[in-house]
Amino acid sequence: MKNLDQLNKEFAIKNEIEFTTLQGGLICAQVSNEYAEATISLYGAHIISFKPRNERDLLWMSPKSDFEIGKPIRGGIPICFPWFGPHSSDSSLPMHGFARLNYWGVVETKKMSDNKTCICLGIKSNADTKKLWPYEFKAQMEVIIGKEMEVRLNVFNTGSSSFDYSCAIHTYYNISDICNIKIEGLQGTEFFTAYDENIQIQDNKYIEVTNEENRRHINTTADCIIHDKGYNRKILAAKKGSKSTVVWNPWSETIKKMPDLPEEGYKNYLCIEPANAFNDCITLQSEQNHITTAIIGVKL
Ligand code: TA6
Repeated sequence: MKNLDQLNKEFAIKNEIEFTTLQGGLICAQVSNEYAEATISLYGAHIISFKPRNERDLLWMSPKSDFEIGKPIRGGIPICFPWFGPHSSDSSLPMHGFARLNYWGVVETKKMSDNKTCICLGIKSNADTKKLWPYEFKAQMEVIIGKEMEVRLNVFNTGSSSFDYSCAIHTYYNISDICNIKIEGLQGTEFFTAYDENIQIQDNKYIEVTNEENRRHINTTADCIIHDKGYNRKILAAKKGSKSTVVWNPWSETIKKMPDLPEEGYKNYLCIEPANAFNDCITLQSEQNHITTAIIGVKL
């Protein structure tokens, strides 16, 4: 893994991208351009913050998050890969896979023609990953910072045999109060929950969160909008390359079981997660790839 001096020498862009350290000494990229500021931890390829100019941060971070190798960062955008949720057959393996528990390397940084900033991070299979998941892969995460932020998780099968994977771009949105918001976009979609596998249909145009929610919306390519009366804004939660969307808020009881979340924290975040999971897992043949994209921004 390259150190700060090496990273800044090879990838820094004057007045646009600089590599520094977060709490716990984790290395991060600080991005600043005419559109926004963003902070991206190389550990986990974890976007910590995305703050468009003259806007509040669109991402919520837990004030109790860990920032240490071996533990997931709580808040921002965890990358769930190569599996979403618990491992299908071995509960001793990390929840949501190992991508968020590993340092990613810097592949490229560039200023784009429209003055957006692009940073691409990457990991690939090695002896350690193969102990957890016996396949040859390369994963790249391309983050494009403009008025909106585009997050592209590009997974390549670099081996000779096919593999299945699931993933999610597990975004924690910063909201004024869970009782002040409603979610538009999933009307008419099928969903089940973490507590009830029976398929339901989202009849109402809006989803209002009044208790714990752990919804798995399937067979949908729909974009979502979070209407936040308290912050007087609408947040676009769009996606590409995904036919499943998870909507999660732990509410007041479940959150008490999560030591890296303050008990009241559920009031100020909502997760809407573009995924390839459930009946939307991805099978890659040798040399194939798939891109899952999340696009977030303030909707005017
Ligand atoms: O995406 C929702 C979910 O699967 C919930 O069940 C909850 O476990 C959440 O992810 C957070 O998981 P984590 O492992 O980050 O605590």
